[in-house]
Parts: sequence; structure tokens; C-alpha cells
Amino acid sequence: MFLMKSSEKQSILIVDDSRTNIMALAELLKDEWAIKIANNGATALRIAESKSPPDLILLDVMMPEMDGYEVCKRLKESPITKDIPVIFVTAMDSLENEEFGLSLGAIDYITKPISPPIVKARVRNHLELKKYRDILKESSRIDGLTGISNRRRFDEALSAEWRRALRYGSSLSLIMIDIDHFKNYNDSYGHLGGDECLRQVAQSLHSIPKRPLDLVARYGGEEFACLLPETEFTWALKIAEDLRSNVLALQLPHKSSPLSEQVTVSLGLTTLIPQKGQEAQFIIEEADRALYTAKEAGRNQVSWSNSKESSS
Ligand code: GH3
Ligand code: MG
Repeated sequence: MFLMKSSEKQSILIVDDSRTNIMALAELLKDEWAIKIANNGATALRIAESKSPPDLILLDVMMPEMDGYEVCKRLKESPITKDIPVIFVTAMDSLENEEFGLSLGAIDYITKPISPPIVKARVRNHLELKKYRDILKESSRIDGLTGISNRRRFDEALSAEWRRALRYGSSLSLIMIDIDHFKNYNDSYGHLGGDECLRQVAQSLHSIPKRPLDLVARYGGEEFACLLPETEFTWALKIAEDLRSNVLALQLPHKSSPLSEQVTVSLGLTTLIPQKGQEAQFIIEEADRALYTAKEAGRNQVSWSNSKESSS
């Protein structure tokens, strides 16, 4: 369910300071793939780091201000963009240039004047490989038991969103969610019963956030995390309440809970704008602290880290 839809067109970013070159490549590739263009290195980097990055970059070497080698170097240095394959398209056809380009992490090197069928074939091959790498990467980021994102995916998303929020000064919200009295649940319904409960709770949590970058992941054991980029406190609180009531609406019987006849969850929310010098770990600690407060205050409720109040 999280894998790329096969109907989705892969996209190519063409980077060249010459409009004529861009048009020639775009014309050649536009029927099969979605095309993005940039006429300088800075724009290329911005598009590569955006929320919908390209699947492949065709990169001219000689450009004013930032040349293609520098663009490639920066792409490969950043965890957000390092996996986007880069092909140099250049008039510099010496072996030294090609060797240097490949040493920077480019996957291929095409010399101008280009042969249209060869460019198309190489692009197709690299995009095909990219598609399978994406599928592999995606499946290694899914929790085997519940089918939602796993801890690895969460850690990566948090690191990327933390960086983005730091750069743009935007709000980042995190909700930590923990099933109440789950040890008792296992004791009453067995470990397999507990597993089924985890699956149902995970699916119910997963169905709440709606924006493409919102993420619900299994953080570990019976704890889940919901990461909401560019989300203010008020909206995040609404989401947290929706998560809580959606789990309650499952009406999963919990006969050994001292609290309720149904399975419930406690939630800790924090919203912050990352500051220089802070680590991404900080937002987890804050949300964990809020979760602890929700547990202490009686469970089946939302607490937030910068306030002693809670809602239920
Ligand atoms: P609290 O309300 O304070 O959160 O109490 P709790 O019982 O939920 O918390 P505690 O940390 O004491 O117990 C968590 C339980 O979750 C213990 C562990 O066996 C169970 N658990 C963790 N992972 C899994 C899993 O994958 N499957 C099952 N069935 N149980 C699991
Ligand atoms: Mg628990």
C-alpha cells in the first residue's frame, strides 16, 4: 500500500544554462517521463531537495556560478538528495573529465552532441533501476507486523523534516502514542491476540493524518509516532484527539484494563520550531515527556509538553 503506484510517471530534472539544450532534451523525453527544468545549479539543488524530488538528474557540467561538478558534489553530500541518480551531459569528452564526474558519484556520463536514441535508452535503464531501488527501499521501511512505516522510516523522516523546518523556520509537530495497559492485554488474550490488536490500532492511527508528508510509524513495541511537518499546535492537537477517538471507535474489548472496557491509547504532543544547536532527538524527548504526563494523569488522553493541562 505504500509502494509507488505503477501509473505514476517518474520525473527527470534537466539542468543546463542553455535554453536550447534544455528544450532539445525535454522534447526527447517528455512523452515518457515528467520533466522539470533548472537553468542554474542553485535552482537544481532547490528542486532536488523539494517535497517532490526528481527520479533522475541530467546535469550539464559547464554552467556559470556553480558548475555541474559542484552541484553533483552537493547532491551526494546531502542525505535528502544523495540517492537521486545523476547523469552528466557534457561537451567535455576527455577521459579525465568522465573519470572525475563518475568519481563524484554520478551514475553515467553522456557526451554532446548527444545521440537521441542512446540518451533515451540510458535514461530508461537508469530509471528502471531507480524504480526497483525505490521499491526495495520502501519495503525495508515497513513494519512487518502492522504494515505501517517502521522505526527506520520514522528516523529518516524526522531527520529530513527537522532539517527542513530548521531551514524555513516552520513548525514541526510530533505525537507519541502508547497503548494503555497493553501488558494486561497480552496476559488476557495471548501474544497473538496482542499482535492482532497492534495491527488494528496501527491501521486506525494510520488512517487519520492526510497530507503527503504526515507520517504514522510504529516506534517500537506498542508505541507509535505521528510526525506532522509544517503543522501548528492547534491542528496537531486536533489530529491527536482524532487519533485517540479513532482507536476508541475500534471498540476492541480489553477485559483486564483497570481503566476502560475497551483498548485506549495515551498521547503526548509537542509542537516546536527547531532552533540552531538543538538535535532532532529533542522533539522526541519533549513528546515522550508529554506522553508520560498523559499516563500519569489517567491515560486515554492527550497531553502536550509545554503545558500541564490535558484534554480528554
Ligand atoms: P502503560 O499503560 O503504562 O503503557 O502500560 P503497558 O502495560 O502498556 O506498558 P508496558 O511497557 O508495561 O508493557 C508493554 C507490553 O507490550 C509488554 C510487551 O510484551 C508488549 N509488546 C511489545 N511489543 C509487542 C508485540 O510486538 N506484540 C505483542 N503481542 N506484545 C508486545
Ligand atoms: Mg503501554
